Amino acid sequence: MDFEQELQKKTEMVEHIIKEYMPRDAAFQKTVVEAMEYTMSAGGKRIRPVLMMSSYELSGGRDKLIEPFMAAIEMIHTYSLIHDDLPALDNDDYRRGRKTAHIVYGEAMAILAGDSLLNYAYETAVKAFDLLESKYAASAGLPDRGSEELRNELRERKQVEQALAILAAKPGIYGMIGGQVADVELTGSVLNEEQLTFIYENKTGALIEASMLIGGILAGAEESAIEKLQKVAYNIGMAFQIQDDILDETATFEELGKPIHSDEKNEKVTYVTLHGIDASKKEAERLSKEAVSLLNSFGPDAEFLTELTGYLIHRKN
Ligand code: GRG
Repeated sequence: MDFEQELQKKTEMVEHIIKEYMPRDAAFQKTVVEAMEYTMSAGGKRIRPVLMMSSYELSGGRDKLIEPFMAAIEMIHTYSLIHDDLPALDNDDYRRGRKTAHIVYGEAMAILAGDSLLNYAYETAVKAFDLLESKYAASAGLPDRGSEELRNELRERKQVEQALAILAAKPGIYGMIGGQVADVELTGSVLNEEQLTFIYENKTGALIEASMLIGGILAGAEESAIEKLQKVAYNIGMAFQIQDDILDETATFEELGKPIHSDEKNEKVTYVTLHGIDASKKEAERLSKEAVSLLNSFGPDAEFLTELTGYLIHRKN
């Protein structure tokens, strides 16, 4: 299977998993459930769950335990997009090729849909404990239950707890929201390199790091491998955001499914406005090479992630 086919297969798996975990029941909260579904089902590249699944597989994970976390990270990402598009923030009318949630459902319902996706992400991720319960149910009550199996269950529980802690911290004030706060407050002023790096590391990098870290942790990767995954994710996150800045200048509305030149409209200083397109392409390339050289140390199993890294900085949407 070539890279494009494998990416398509993985993206389809993500779509299937998201469908499985989205809420179904609704009474008087029906509208908000519809608004959640509206933006979640609009597509999107599903990069974060794909990165999570790939770093899980690279670290030897072969279980369904990763699935609720894959759905959860996409819910958190989608909540951030819904809120980012609100009139109080970027005030955008299109996202993922559709009218934004606040245009279709009104501002109040879009705020609530974002909140609900954030909350539902954690309701979803904790379902990993149910999966563990079923996995060990058959032997749980047996008097002669082996001590090795008991140790495995405890180890896996600990891994889920660690993954939940990452899922809680990275979207928060020391992660994505922290970056967004700096972005909002510094909009309109001339940013220095330190401020721009802080915004990119957090606003964009934090969820990408969360994705790859959770993959490694749930697969039981060793500390040194987890540290390496974090560095890979850091470089991918920075390169991904610089490519996002480049596309805002060079792509079309049809390619992006959202307005172009939105950074200019919102008076945002970006890597591109500071350094120009050519230097931005070079920096994205440098960061991606850094990620690839770290990935090479994982051996041939890292081939998909290596190709994905290249694909992300040459993407057209
Ligand atoms: C809490 C009020 C409140 C707002 C949160 C944190 C935040 C708002 C917004 C950050 C969202 C944002 C625009 C981050 C930049 C990262 C980025 C490039 C997002 C686009 O991600 P893609 O390209 O999008 O993966 P798709 O649609 O493909 O999923």
